[in-house]
Amino acid sequence: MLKLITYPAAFGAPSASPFGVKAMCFLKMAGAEWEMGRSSDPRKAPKAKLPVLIDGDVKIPDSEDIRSFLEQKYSVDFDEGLSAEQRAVSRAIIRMCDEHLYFALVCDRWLNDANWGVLREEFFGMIPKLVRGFVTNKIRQQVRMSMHAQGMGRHSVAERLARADMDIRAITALVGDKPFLFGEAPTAADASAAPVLAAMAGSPTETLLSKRLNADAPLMAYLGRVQGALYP
Ligand SMILES: N[C@@H](CCC(=O)N[C@@H](CS)C(=O)NCC(=O)O)C(=O)O
Repeated sequence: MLKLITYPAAFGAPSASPFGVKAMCFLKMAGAEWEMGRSSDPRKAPKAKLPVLIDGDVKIPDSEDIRSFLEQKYSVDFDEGLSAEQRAVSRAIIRMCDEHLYFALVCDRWLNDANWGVLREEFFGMIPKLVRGFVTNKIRQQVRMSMHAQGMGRHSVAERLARADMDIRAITALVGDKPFLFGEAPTAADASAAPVLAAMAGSPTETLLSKRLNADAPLMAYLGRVQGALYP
């Protein structure tokens, strides 16, 4: 049976990682039988990141490759019925969520002091208390540096919110009056967008970003529909 290795559930989501949740959605879309393998340590993963899907001796890292693997293995197309133009838009939405919105989420989680206090206990509660502060401050510093290198960490909180807001408005506009991004049925882009947006809305303490999302009734209703259709 397939096994998905990803971070444990956190803050109301089935995994702390939106990429882990995305992979779960893909497994559901494929109709696969699978089991959960929890890990909080990505260091031994093929690309030192989670999620990783395991099929016998084969390890498939990265949600994007997990998607391709599942579509091939189960002969399904997660964008079935989409035109070439819709597929192009889908690709752009996925990139926007994975490579831009996700980093706004990381900054909101890790760089906000109130959030960090909660997150430290939720993610690293298994580290002995005596060394937890030292170890986790080091990890936070690494995240801070990687967000600086990526670029999102160089923006102020207000600038990050403004950037995320533009993406969120693009997603809301694309959903429009439809149940999902491209119509009546969820597709791959919904499986990418909803987990990262839901993680922002489910921030452990209220932030400007989580307030922005939770105040957006149509968007929250959309997230509810994706969760109902695709979450395990
Ligand atoms: N492109 C990867 C991204 C996965 C990813 O960024 N995973 C994060 C958690 S959300 C991770 O494991 N980070 C560990 C690290 O950077 O050390 C995917 O789509 O699966």
